[in-house]
Amino acid sequence: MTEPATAWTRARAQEIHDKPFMDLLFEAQTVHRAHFDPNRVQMSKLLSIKTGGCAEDCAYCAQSARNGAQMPASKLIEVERVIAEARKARDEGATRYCMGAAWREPKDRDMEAIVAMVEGVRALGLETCMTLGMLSDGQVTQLRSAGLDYYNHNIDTSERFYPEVVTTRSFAERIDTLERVRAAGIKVCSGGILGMGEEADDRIDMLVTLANLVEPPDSVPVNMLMPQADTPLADAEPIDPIAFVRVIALARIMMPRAHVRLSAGRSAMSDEMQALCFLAGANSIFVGDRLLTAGNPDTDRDAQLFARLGIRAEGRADPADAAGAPPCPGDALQAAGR
Ligand code: SAM
Ligand code: DTB
Ligand code: SF4
Repeated sequence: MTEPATAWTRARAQEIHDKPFMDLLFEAQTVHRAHFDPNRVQMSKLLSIKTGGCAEDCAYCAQSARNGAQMPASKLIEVERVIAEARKARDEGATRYCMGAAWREPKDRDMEAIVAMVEGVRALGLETCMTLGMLSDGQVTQLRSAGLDYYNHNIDTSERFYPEVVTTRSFAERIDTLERVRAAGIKVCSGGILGMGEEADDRIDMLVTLANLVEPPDSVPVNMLMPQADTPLADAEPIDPIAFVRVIALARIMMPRAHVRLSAGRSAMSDEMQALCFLAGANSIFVGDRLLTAGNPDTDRDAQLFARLGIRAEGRADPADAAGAPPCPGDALQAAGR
């Protein structure tokens, strides 16, 4: 029998977070090396399968119908289109395909298409992830039976700060969905957004909540707010990059086995800031020039960044070890010494 993990206390997490930066990074890198290859980064690709017109009022989100942003509401896109896009992503090196819908929760009538998307994307040999909002028990079971690998559902911030960001659902509802997804045997992806005007204490509390779930998440996306025009957070003060890296390091130390994903906001980060995030233990990114609706660095810029840092994509055959491995844009750049 495995020993139950000791719960993280706020005091212990704070002590680590506040260490001198070099000590914090050294500890995070040491934990990282004990669990992962430090020179490999996992690549996920996102697709918005239903965009805009969302009933929730998340203050950061351009897809909320309640915010001022005028993003037109689309219908759920066709299954064939999702599978065609997933095939392209796989050929570009992604190993996980994440499909997101601007919903408070799916309608039962949408589940047939959602299940077909999961099955079709899995059949391509990709890991599947869905983010659809809250789920009923029946919907969780349908997703599990379809073979869904991960469900993304972010807690976004601390319980204290949450009502400043979202009022149409509670922090407790978020946790409840996460626990039910986990209980059904689907892997959990949950993290948050930094730079919404929260304090360092809120960032630490968010990680304490995640690390103390019945089981910590398998993936922890850490997003840097991408300010969206006409939303309440359009003019939010950007977060200090060093404060951001501290949170990545703390996430790595508190959840040593999780993939910590450097998520939204990379297009506003320098290569040097991203390198610090990888040093602090981030080991996953979203690839491709679009997230759900917002921009992301293009494939060439990421290939050059990986080449500069000697980072290779996780889950891909390494041409140095295996003949006949599929081509990868990063490999070509590395071979050219760029
Ligand atoms: N509607 C579903 C939900 O909220 O769970 C799924 C889609 S939602 C867009 C997924 C996540 O994207 C949010 O939980 C939030 O953490 C992140 N996100 C949305 N807009 C963002 C922004 N402007 N900057 C950074 N992260 C953002
Ligand atoms: C997550 O934490 N970040 C991704 C994914 N999970 C679904 C979404 C980022 C969205 C950024 C804004 C947009 O593209 O609309
Ligand atoms: Fe809707 Fe998700 Fe955007 Fe919130 S984050 S408004 S739930 S799409």
